This record gives sequence, structure tokens and C-alpha cells, in this order.
Amino acid sequence: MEDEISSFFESSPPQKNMEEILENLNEFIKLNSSSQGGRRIVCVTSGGTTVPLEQRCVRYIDNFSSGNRGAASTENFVKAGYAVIFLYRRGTCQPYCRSLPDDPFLECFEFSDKTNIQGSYSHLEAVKMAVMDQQTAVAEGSLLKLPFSTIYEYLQMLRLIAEALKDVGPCSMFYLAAAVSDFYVPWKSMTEHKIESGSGPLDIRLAQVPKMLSVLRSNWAPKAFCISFKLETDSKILMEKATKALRKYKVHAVVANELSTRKEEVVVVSSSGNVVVRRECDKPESFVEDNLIRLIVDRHSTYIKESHN
Ligand code: 9Z3
Repeated sequence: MEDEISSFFESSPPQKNMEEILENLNEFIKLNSSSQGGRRIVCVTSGGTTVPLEQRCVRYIDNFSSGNRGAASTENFVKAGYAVIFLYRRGTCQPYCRSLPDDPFLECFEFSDKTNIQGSYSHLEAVKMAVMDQQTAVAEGSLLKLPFSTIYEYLQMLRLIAEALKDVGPCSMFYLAAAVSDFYVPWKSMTEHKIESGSGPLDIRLAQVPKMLSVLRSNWAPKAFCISFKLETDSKILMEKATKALRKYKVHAVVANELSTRKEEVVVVSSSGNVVVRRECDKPESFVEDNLIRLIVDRHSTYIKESHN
């Protein structure tokens, strides 16, 4: 497995702007581990990874995820006093923007005359809150956003963040809500140019993406609190798969969710049993992440206490 993982990274196309990313990351971690005796830091991953089919990519395979879970969870972690490294898929839902319309530029503004642009009345409150909350989070050093698109970028960034957080130990957390491809085309066996059409069906062989969760737990950040997610469309196999993942990857909890009900309920699977977490249906402004993050933060507190004993 270790060999597979090293060869995945060795053959990956190098991450662009690596030095700049590392500098921002280290500065963010330093600021937060030295502020008021040290803030807890969580890396929230969000959105789906793409698998390019060509090196000069025209076509790719995608993994479903709107990024809503990651964005909502990030807001809740910031509210709970955490510093959040938000590792997100470009173009997916962003923290503090969930109540804005899909096309905010076109729908939230209007011209009073040809030279004056102003917020449209119906969205004014939502725009004000989004801008203020995001600016406050960034200004207070509670939010660092790092984008990815491909599986190569995602895994390289995840490793970078994990290694950078190593010294934060039990006060760091990984909350892995991104939908990560299980299969990919290895860079070296990928055609450089656009795959030609017109000569019948296309056969592509996908290799299995090496499972990075085990190495994240054992090598990259062994002391960090680690929450992974299990997504299934068949509810009959969900709990069994989540329990298996808990044992196999030795994470602290697995959040099990079914695609069609993911916004209503999730099950937190851990060695202390299974807990069903629901959205409060009688409150229209409630999200499953509000209760989920409360529970996870609680579990993290216990973990930190136990690590110090
Ligand atoms: C999840 O299960 C997330 O909860 C969702 C959130 C992607 C369903 P949305 O972004 O949805 O709010 O639209 N994420 C993990 C999915 C995943 O790929 N898990 C892997 C698996 O199930 C393990 S890492 O095998």
C-alpha cells in the first residue's frame, strides 16, 4: 500500500503555486496555534474530485457533491471557535453563501440609473450577512480557503495540510466531507491531447485510487481527530459499509449518509455506538450540520482531554 501511495504522488502532475499555498497555510496555522493559548484547527474537505481523461483536459469524470455539507459545517465550526482550513472544489457552495440565489451577481444587484449599482431589496439582508460573516471570519484568521479540482490536486493538498498540522496534535481535526473518486486514470498512462472521436466506443481502464485515509491516520497526522464520511445510495448496505470503514481506517467516527436523505439525517458511527442526527424539521432555518457539528465538537473535546491524561 505504501508503495502504491508513493507512486501515486511521484507520478502526479506537480501542484501549481505550491510555495504560495504552503506559505499561507503555515502562516494560518502559526497564527491560530499561538492565539489565546491556541485555537483548535479543523480541515474541512468539500465538493467532489474530478478525474481527467486527458492531460490537456477537455473531458473528465466527476463525483457528485454540491459542497453544501462542507460549507454549512465550516460556518458551524467557525461559530464554535475553530479555525477552518476549507479545502473545496472550485465552483461548489461556499461558506456564508448558502442563502444567496444561484446567480448572485445577476439577481442580487440592480441599477438605479446607468452609473449606480445597488443591492436589490429582496436579497439585501442575505448579501449583507454573507459579506460581513465571511469578512469577519477571514479578518479574525478563522477561515483559510484552498481550492482543488482534480483528484491529484485534492490528495496533494490534503497531504500538505496534514503534514503542516502534525504539530497541532490532538487539537487538529480532519472532517472529510469531500466526495473523493475511487478510480482514476494514472497520469503517465493518460493521453496528452483530446481523445479523438469517430472510431467507435471508447475503452478506458481506470486504476483504483490508493486509500489515503489509512496513511493520513498512521503517518501524516496520527494525533489528529479524524471524521470520515460514507455515502451510499442503497440504504441497506450503508451501516455495514460505515462500520467497516470505521474499523479499517481507524478513524474516530464515520458519518453515514444516504444520498436522497442526506440533508435530513446522518448517522454518526463510532466505537461508542451509533447516533442518529437529524435536522430540526419544525425549524425551517435549521440544518443537519447544526446538530452534527455540536456532537463532533463535543467528541473532539473529550478526545483532547483524554489525550492530555
Ligand atoms: C459525503 O458523504 C457528504 O456528506 C456528501 C454531501 C458528499 C453526501 P453535498 O456536498 O453532499 O452537501 O451535496 N461525503 C463523502 C463521500 C465519499 O466519497 N465518501 C467515500 C465513500 O463513501 C469515503 S472518503 O467511500
